[in-house]
Amino acid sequence: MTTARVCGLLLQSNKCVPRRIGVVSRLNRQRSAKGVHGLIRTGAEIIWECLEHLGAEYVFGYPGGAILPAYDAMGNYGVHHVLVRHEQGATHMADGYARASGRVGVALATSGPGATNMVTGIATAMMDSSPIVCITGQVGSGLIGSDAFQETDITGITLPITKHNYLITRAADIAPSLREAFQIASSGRPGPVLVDITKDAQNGSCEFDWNATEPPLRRPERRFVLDEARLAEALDLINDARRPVILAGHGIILSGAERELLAFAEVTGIPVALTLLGIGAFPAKHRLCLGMMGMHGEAWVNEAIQESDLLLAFGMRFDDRVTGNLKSYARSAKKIHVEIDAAEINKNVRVDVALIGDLRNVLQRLLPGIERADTGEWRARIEASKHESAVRDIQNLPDDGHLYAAHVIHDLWRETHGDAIVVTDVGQHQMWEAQYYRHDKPRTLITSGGLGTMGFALPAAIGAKFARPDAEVWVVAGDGGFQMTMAELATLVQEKLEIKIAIINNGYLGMVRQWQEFFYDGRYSSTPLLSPDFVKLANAFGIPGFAVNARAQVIPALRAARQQAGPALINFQVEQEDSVFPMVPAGADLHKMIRRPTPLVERVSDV
Ligand SMILES: Cc1cc2nc3c(=O)[nH]c(=O)nc-3n(C[C@H](O)[C@H](O)[C@H](O)COP(=O)(O)OP(=O)(O)OC[C@H]3O[C@@H](n4cnc5c(N)ncnc54)[C@H](O)[C@@H]3O)c2cc1C
Ligand SMILES: Cc1ncc(C[n+]2csc(CCOP(=O)(O)OP(=O)(O)O)c2C)c(N)n1
Ligand SMILES: [Mg+2]
Repeated sequence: MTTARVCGLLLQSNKCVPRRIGVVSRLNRQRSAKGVHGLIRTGAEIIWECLEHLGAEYVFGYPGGAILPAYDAMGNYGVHHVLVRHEQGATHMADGYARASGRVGVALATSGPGATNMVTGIATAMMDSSPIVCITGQVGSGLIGSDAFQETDITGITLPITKHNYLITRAADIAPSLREAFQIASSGRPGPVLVDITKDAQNGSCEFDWNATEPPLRRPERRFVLDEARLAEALDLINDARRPVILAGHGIILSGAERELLAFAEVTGIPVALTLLGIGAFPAKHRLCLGMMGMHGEAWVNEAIQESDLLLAFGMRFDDRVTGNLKSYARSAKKIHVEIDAAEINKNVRVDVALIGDLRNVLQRLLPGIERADTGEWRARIEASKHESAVRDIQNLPDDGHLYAAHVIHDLWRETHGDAIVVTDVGQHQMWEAQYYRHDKPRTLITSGGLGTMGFALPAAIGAKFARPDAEVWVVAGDGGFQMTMAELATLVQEKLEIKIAIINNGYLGMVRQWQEFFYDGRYSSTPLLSPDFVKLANAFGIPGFAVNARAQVIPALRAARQQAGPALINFQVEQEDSVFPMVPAGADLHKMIRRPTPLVERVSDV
């Protein structure tokens, strides 16, 4: 997938790591003895000791036979283990933790079904460049290849969906590999790393000295030398442009380049469009913020992109949901791509100047050379098209008895003052969240973009709450996706987490229903959806629940939920057959968007 992503390493070298006597973080480890050079530890103990050293505060996991030695050793260590209800949940929790904090999230599972249950979460993290480390138990090394009980080739299975993976068969290889796994997960373009550890490696012993456990491969982070000529070329294009647009992506947030982006936009006066995963990288309230681009982006944003003479792609990968038809995509625009992963350059869109490197560094290099420009005319033109394409907003309309998801999201934004971390699931509600909740800060919208994994929201929110315990965390999920991982309500309660849940219940797998309405003559094959009574379900877990089916009830219910000291769930029974507008049909030209057909929302006078 990318140059940096090499997988499938079997560590069975006989070389020992250099040993010195090290300091251990706890002295009460009874089973450890002192060897000639260092302290003797079991492989299982080394796992936890390394996690402590690596700063892992939480591990999201589920036990089983092949990982039992690790679970047995766990009690002596200071890492907080969160017992999940399904291993997919563990990976999304690790992912949510990583996205909310910028640190590596850790998930733990047994071999076989435990490991395969992690696959969806690993692929989700891979597609969105999220740094997680998944540790799995494996059958004893002597049994590998014998179809032993709960044996599965998880390194083989995850080869294409991990940035790197390991099969560890000796206790002595655990520490250097875990250390390297963290480094690989979090450096360059982040991503998931899987470390599969056989049961005999966990039971085996060796001398352990953290200070001596340097990663064996010693892969220093690649240093990118920015070509001066390329920088100069980019600066010329930037300073000469008349109709430029910045395309700000997830890379801004991953790089921590929000301040540099702000400075860049303010000096140049260039308006900023955001990808779904870039939301929060630039304040929604800023005068230069255009909003989201792409399939369900704002019409004026897509029109501006199509009319622009320069696109500055900052840490975004020209996903097909963003470009529409590549043949007609921004044809008159020169393109500059700032990207850390060289494999992304010219992958989907051919660019004129590529600056390979960390965005923050590249922007810092560009900033002294950019000139203050008057983009007033260009911005006025966009503003005018904004007005014409008017308004898909429905939140300002009088209450006509219908409850639209947009009402709910808009009111949630108002009631939380735009300060909550919102973790969405996948579907229509996800797009409405992106359109109607205005995020001003990075890492406040957590959503599965590339894989579009239903079931992501609840577990990812649990991870996010661990990462940001002081933040107000909201789940916004559809009735379909919520049912995929709702077992994690038990995890939420067990961990006493104050997470609020808004179910946008339209009685359908709404996004698929919308495609059936638009492209399959309204044949709703298998999209009407039966759900449990979500309020009663919440109550069964000891969570207070509220039911809302009219606009007037939205704010009172939000207030009641926010007043609860612990978790709360609101079931919003919304308009069943509403659709997300605008929409660029898959593969269509970006500016040819399907607009909301009813005058209900298209009259400027309504706003
Ligand atoms: C139902 C649905 C509808 C969707 N509709 C839309 C839509 O309308 N609009 C939309 O935008 N998206 C939409 N998406 C999401 C879309 O599929 C992609 O996930 C999203 O566009 C990717 O955004 P991105 O390129 O910014 O982030 P990523 O895919 O995470 O890519 C980030 C890029 O930044 C680079 N990078 C990482 N770190 C650095 C660094 N330090 N320095 C420089 N570069 C770095 C990476 O190498 C990568 O190329 C939708 C998803 C779903 C599920
Ligand atoms: C695991 C998984 N299975 C299937 C899909 C395809 N899919 C995308 S959106 C969607 C419907 C989601 O329905 P719901 O959770 O009720 O949200 P809504 O669209 O109604 O807001 C489906 C089935 C998916 N993205 N993920
Ligand atoms: Mg639904």
